[in-house]
Amino acid sequence: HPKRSGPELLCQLRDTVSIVTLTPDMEPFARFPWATQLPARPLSMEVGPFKTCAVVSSAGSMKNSGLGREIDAHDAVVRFNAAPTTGFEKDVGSKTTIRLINSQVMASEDHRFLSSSLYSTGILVGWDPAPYSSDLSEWYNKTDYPIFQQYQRYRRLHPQQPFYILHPRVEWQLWNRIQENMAEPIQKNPPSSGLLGTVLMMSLCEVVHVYEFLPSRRKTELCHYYQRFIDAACTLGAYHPLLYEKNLVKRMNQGLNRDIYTHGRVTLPGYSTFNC
Ligand code: NCC
Repeated sequence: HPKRSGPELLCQLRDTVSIVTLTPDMEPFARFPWATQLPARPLSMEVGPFKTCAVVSSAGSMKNSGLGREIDAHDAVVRFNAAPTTGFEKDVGSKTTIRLINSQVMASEDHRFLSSSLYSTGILVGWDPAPYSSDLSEWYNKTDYPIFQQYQRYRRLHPQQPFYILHPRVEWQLWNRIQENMAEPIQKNPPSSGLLGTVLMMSLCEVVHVYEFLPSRRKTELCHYYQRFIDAACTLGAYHPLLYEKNLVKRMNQGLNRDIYTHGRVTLPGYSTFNC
């Protein structure tokens, strides 16, 4: 139903997308000795609730935003993949509560996931683009990147840092919501880390501010605020259904359009704050 209103979309999202992380009791993991490395309890029971949360996209338009102070004033801040704060504090802040990382980052040599201090602050949440509607065993044998191998290595090196893995069901529940609210068929790839992180925070926070997911007047073809790489597909999407994700977020925004234009800021209500 492409014409669903903002409040209807919010209710639908809350009713049908639940944030679940892997725990040691889940099959097939329960059968593996390393399952004890997984957090004993799901993220939702260990983290939050928070009053205010900031989701910081990695878009090039974060550059020269001067949003750092505003972002750090939130109770929790989410960042993505290899996005740094050091050297960019003025624009993106320095607080990192949760870092959501895709399995490509976890596995690629370039990102030095196991050794770089970039990943050592905050709670890590890893995810992997799983086959559509696959169950955990199917996914385990067919991950996009070797997420479990890297997870085990990282946990051995940094046993004190909380590190969760998102249940792949979350990706596809969210993908289904995007598809059924669009008038045309969308590519069957999971949503971007940005939308996953946004929904994760809606489940943990009373108010969620998302920065530069919907581009401000600073909109640029610069892919990331931290790299000199130009590609408009970073903002519009290629693999991820990013344009459709943004359409959905625009419809759910409860802030002013002016805030998007000036600050790249969207305001979304937390799951605990609205009635359906
Ligand atoms: O680029 P990426 O995303 O790490 O960005 C994090 C989230 O910020 C939002 N974004 C980013 C750039 C931009 N110009 N506009 C935006 O709106 C998106 O919501 C994005 O999800 C990912 O989603 O995990 C992604 O990861 C990268 C890449 O794997 C990592 O950056 C590590 O290098 C993907 N790029 C490639 O595979 C080449 C990207 O497609 C998605």
